[in-house]
This record gives sequence, structure tokens and C-alpha cells, in this order.
Amino acid sequence: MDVAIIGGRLDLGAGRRGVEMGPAAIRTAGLREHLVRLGHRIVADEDVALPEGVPVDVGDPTVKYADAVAAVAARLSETVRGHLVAGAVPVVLGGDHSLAIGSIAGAAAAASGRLGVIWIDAHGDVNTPETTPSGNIHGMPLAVALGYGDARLVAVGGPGAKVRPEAVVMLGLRDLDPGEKAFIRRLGLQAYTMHDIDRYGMSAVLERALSALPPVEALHVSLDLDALDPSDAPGVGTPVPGGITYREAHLAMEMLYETGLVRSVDVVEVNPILDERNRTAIAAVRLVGSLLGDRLL
Ligand code: 4U7
Ligand code: MN
Ligand code: MN
Ligand code: MN
Repeated sequence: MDVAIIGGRLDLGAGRRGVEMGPAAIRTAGLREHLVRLGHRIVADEDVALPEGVPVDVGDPTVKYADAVAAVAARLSETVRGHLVAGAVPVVLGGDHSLAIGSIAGAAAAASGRLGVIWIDAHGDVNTPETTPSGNIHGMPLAVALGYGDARLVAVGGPGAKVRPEAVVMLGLRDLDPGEKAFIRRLGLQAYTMHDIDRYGMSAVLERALSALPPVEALHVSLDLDALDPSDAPGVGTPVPGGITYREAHLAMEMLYETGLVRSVDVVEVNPILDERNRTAIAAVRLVGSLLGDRLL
């Protein structure tokens, strides 16, 4: 496969600083070398950051730094779309999860509306300015992709929703705000919590999720490292105990690869300041490998 590595140097969507160094940590953990070893060709390795001259202003406390986040997302959307049209798989390194506003917009544009999104996260990330307890945009990107929330964010990469509710799968959930639970029920999203994974196992859960998806042209996988148990991925800003194990995460990646539909990826929320010897970034590298076809034998 042709792979484009895109560092998303953004932390304004999160409540804690440091996650803008995530791309450097993941590169240092050997992403390029690992992908080359697996037989992939790296066709680009670049960064997307805040354009010069965009003021960094917190603005509305219910949607903090919205102008800056929207500016980065707009750039990322164009970058992702461009690589997809050229036939490469964009791998977006975060950076906070608000980057997914841009990557999903770009992926949707390239898939002419027939996009599926697999959201792997401890959190729902479906808050809106009306429901958010924090005002942090990294808790909102999936709502934005579905067409809900701040107009500046929803407009990134073109007007309106980028993915239909029935084409979304959420996996690994264990920390949902009240407004997020209501949102998930109202839209009828396929949402699998840790309870489902404990009870039925990752394999059965993912098989069921994939078979319930409508026909899609492409899958975008958005992996928030806080989906993993903090014992396997300590370097994240919002750790939640009781997460997906290292092997369950790899199994999910391997099964997603087997669909043959994965066209774009986010690996986000890696915060090297909070990490232990870059373990979380190393896990991120191995997981991207599994998602892109590492067969182990
Ligand atoms: B992440 C939170 F309130 N839901 O909205 C919020 F618990 O991208 C957390 O999944 C969001 O890491 C976490 O601020 C965003 C909070
Ligand atoms: Mn999360
Ligand atoms: Mn997230
Ligand atoms: Mn987080």
C-alpha cells in the first residue's frame, strides 16, 4: 500500500497541553520503519498545523478555540482528500481528537458520501456546545461529522453531515456524558461499550458491528489511544480504567484490515508528556501495522 503520514500538530481541542507532540513521539517510535518493513511505501510524511496569522483565541467557553481548530481541520481535510484521490492511505497522527473533524471531512469527500466510520474510544466524542461539560472540542468531533454542533466546525470541508448515523460504529465506550447517551439513542448509533466487549468478546462484537453496516465505499478508522486500558496506553490526557486490552485492540485492527475497506486512519490523543518510555506511541505504531495488514507470521 501507499501510505501518507500526516502529523496533526494540534492540542487546542484538548484540556491538557502536550498532545501536539504526539506525532513526534509516534514517529520516534518507528512508524515509518515499521510500515516499510511490512512492505508499504511511504509517499508523504508531512505536518498539518495552525496556519500563520490565525489568532489563537479561546472564544466561546462552550466550544473553545473553535476558529483555530476549524482552521487546522480545514487544512487537514484537503490534505487527506488529496492523498486519497492519489490512491494513498492517509495515516493522521494526533494531536487531539478534534483532528478527526478534518480527516473525516476529507475521507467523506473522497468516498462520495458512502463512508463508514469506526470510532474506537473510551469516550463518545458526541458532545455539542449545548451538552459539553468541558467546552473542549476533542469531546465533539463525531457529533460534528454527523452534522451537529458549532457551525464553523460542521462547515469544514463542505456543508452538513459527512457520515450517516447508520454508517457509524463506536467501540470501547466507558465514559459517556448524559447528553452523549441521549445523542447516541436519538440517532440510533451502533455503540458498543466495554460491557459488550466483556460479555461477547471483541471478535463477536466487531463481526456483528460490521455486518450491520450499510454498504460503504470506504472505512475511516479513528483510534483514540484512550480506548486501550491505561495499563497498556498510559500516555493519554483522559485515561479511563477498564479498557480494551492490547490484544483485543490488535484483533480489532486485524479484523478491520480483513474487510479490505480501510482507506484512512487517525491515531490520536498520544501525549508523550504523560507517557512511560514512549510505550503508548509504540503501541500506536504496532496497531497501525495491524490495521494495515501485519500478519504476524
Ligand atoms: B477524547 C469529555 F466530559 N466527555 O467532553 C468532554 F468527560 O477525544 C471528555 O475522547 C472528552 O479524548 C474526551 O470533555 C475526548 C468529558
Ligand atoms: Mn477518548
Ligand atoms: Mn476521542
Ligand atoms: Mn483523551
